[in-house]
Amino acid sequence: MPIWDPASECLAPEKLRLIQEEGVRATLEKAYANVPCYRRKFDEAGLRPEKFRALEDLALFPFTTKEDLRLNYPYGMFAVPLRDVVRIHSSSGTTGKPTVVGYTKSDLESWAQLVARFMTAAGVTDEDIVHIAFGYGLFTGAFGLHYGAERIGASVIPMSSGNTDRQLMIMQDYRSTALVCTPSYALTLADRMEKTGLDPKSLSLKVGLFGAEPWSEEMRQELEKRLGILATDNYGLSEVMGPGVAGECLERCGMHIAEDHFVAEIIDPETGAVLPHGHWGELVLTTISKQALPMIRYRTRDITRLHPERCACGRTHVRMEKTRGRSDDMLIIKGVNVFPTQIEEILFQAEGCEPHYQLVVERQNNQDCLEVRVEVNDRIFFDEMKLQRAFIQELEKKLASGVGVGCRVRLVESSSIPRFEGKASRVIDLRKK
Ligand code: DLL
Repeated sequence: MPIWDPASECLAPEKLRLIQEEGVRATLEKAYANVPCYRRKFDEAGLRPEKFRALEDLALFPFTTKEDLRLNYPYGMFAVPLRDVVRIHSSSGTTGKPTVVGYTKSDLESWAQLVARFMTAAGVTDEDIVHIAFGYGLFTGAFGLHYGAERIGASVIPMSSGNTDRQLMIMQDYRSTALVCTPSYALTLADRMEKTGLDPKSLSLKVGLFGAEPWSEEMRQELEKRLGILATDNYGLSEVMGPGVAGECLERCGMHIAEDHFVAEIIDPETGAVLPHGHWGELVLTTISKQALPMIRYRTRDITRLHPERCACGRTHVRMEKTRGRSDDMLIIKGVNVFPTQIEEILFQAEGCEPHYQLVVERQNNQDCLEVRVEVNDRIFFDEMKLQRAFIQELEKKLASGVGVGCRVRLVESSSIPRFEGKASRVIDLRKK
């Protein structure tokens, strides 16, 4: 399978280390000189950029958080004058002010290259017709994939999100071969196809490039089966660049992080201590090539682990495992940490459950209660109460042993749980009200 940029993606570890050290050094200097927030943080910690001599020294430097971006809204974290910024995007947060991110011409060039890398790794070539069903706008997903696919030479359909029937018509008529959207929207498309009797075989789809939200291996299998495609995962976040930070190759054993542009660390989210490779923790990223918005030790809140062993594809960059979700999506139910993806895995394995669910948490009699609402297909929505009760009990047992905390299962009718065009939002936490 071709590699987009073998010279960068297959670097020998010693060379990569040199690039990272040089890149971190330059980034620290630039941030200290041009961004008051970094200067203040370094000064408070009694640190100067010169303190950084080797990669291990990165851990001395303070973290950057979303809060820093919020406090410096909109352009306070930019390290270049606004005249050098040629594009502005924003994070997709729904509460408070969004965080604003900017790109210079050279940042846009690297971004297109990095997206071209992971799209090539997923098997996309200049022969492909790439159907982009992310919403075009401030969100980085659509523009990021758009320019990466064009860079490869693929034919891009800038479909944008929404209007599922029209999406399917265009997909069929224009013979789209690669689908770009969130995994939850891919599921919505699959549902619609089933409902309208559209046979996936009548489409030309080969590969799905899904990202922007956590999704389980079980969801992957479901999408592959129902859409007749190879479903691949890619990861990124606007503050650090957008899509293109990491993506799967066809070995599909984790997403290669573009380490010649980003330095990855895993930390204990409680203590901030750096954890060795292989341990689960929060991903922290430092950009080493970005001009407009350098990020130093940015706390992504995404929980994953890193695998440094060599991948059979030939790329040498470290792989990050599918994320368990964001630490801020993690529910603490009666003291037990629960990620929605853990519940998803169990539901998807249960015969009769549809892959649509919602988690409702509330406090009753001073106790946390988790209700798992799951759609069931017509075959299982038995009229017979006894069978239904047995089905629920069995599912509750599986969830309790798999997740480690008791919950109540409520079966709901097909199509009654909201569908999403962009990122799915599956948790309703009534304790926060
Ligand atoms: O979601 C960038 C992106 C667009 C990535 C399209 C991939 C494809 P934000 O809107 O800033 O940027 O949201 C970033 O989304 O911190 C993760 O929590 C989550 N996320 C993104 N990709 C994945 C993934 C874009 N593959 C936040 N798996 C990140 C799990 C993901 N979570």
